[in-house]
Amino acid sequence: MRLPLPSRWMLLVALLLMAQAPLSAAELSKPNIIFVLFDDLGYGQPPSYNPKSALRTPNLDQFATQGMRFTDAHTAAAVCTPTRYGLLTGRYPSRIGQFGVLTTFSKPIIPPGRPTVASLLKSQGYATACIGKWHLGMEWVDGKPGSEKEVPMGARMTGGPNALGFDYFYGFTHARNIGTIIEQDHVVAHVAPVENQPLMAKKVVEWLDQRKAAEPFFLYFPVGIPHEPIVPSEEFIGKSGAKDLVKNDPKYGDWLFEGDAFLGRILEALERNHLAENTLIIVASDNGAEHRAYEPLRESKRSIYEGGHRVPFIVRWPGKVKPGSVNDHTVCLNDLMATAAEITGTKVPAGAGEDSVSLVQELLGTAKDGVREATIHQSAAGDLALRQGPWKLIFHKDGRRELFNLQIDLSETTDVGAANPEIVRAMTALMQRYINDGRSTVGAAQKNDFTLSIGARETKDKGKKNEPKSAAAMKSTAERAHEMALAADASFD
Ligand SMILES: [Ca+2]
Repeated sequence: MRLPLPSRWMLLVALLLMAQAPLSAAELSKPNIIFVLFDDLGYGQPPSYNPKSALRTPNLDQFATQGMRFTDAHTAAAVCTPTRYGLLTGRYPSRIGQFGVLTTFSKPIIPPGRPTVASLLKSQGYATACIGKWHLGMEWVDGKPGSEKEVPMGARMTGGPNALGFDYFYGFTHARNIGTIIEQDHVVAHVAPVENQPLMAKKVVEWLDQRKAAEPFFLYFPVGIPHEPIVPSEEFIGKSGAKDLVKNDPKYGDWLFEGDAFLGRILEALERNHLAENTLIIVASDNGAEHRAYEPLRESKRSIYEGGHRVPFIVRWPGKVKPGSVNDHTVCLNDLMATAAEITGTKVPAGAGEDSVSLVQELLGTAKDGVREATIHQSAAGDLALRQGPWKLIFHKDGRRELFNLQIDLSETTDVGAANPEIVRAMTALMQRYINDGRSTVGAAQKNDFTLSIGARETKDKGKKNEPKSAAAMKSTAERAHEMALAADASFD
């Protein structure tokens, strides 16, 4: 049969469209996204980051060979809670005065109306789940049921993951309440500490096994390893062959090895369900290692120095991210929100993601210079720092400032502020602008929920002199007291 010419053209176009359909289908433009957030995994711990490490993370290291390994990635903060706030909201936690960590009965610090990565992806048709350690506060319906260490069966809460865009939540409040297991909005089980992490990993696999290729998903998996309590399962005790060279804790290597094994189970589940090719996996940590400093970085968890907030960050995205690539640009965990928006073809909602920059060009290898103009860090005690190119300017809480050139002094040994007054001036002005604008990205100015200052601020020393009595100063003092209480709390988490 011969078709007239116009019809033949239409047939050709239709055939071409059909041929292209698998490549341009919605599921490819909307990849599944998994974010695995280890708890206190130090930059110097995975062998792919530190060849001298005697710890073992074979799955994470394999991801590095299959994807992109970032060498200059940072958490917004040097402890759990504020980093998680930054990750999910794309906003620096200092804007709400969150420097320390929360407890079992702490109120939610992300109000229900604030967009999160989860609510953004849910609005784009994603199934969303958070399985693991929440640590962003919950509103318990009966006030304070139970104790800091255990909440009774059936107790209900609001303001948690379900209120912030997650369809499904299975997890726990934080490490000191590791035995209280919550599903959606109520307590469903009490387990021994050793049972907690295997249970989370099992739920992750179950949830992945329920996914269908037609519906994209976002899984946020905040792993509780290698944070305390250090409780490796029977099947991992003595199996890692790893050594904790810093503290010589014989269980620590097995504990980390167990957490690393979760990555392998995730990949198996994805492959079993034919989802691996269209899934972007990011593996990172929420802050530096606990009481373990690794050369060349200075200090560890809680610190404003690099050991506090420079973390492993690996992205596996078949067909998009070049296997075995290394990226030396400065990036931040806050960037997940803008990245997720760009990947799914939408925009970060107005008044949200104030400090989130899309990493898509970094992932595709097309970002010649880093996509971030500058990046703010914070310590558990309330110190702030601004990083721009090789320079890092620290605004210590007591008013001291230090400038380091990380390109030649990654260990932050030599303050070069006095020799570079113009750098200090320009970076101080930029920091002040980021504070004044309520954002560090392009867009309409926003309002901070906390009075941020880069001058000398109140310290823990009491009774030296009275605060001024103006209304603004009174408010600020109350906010600072709140901050100090939270910072003090960070000492045991
Ligand atoms: Ca942590």
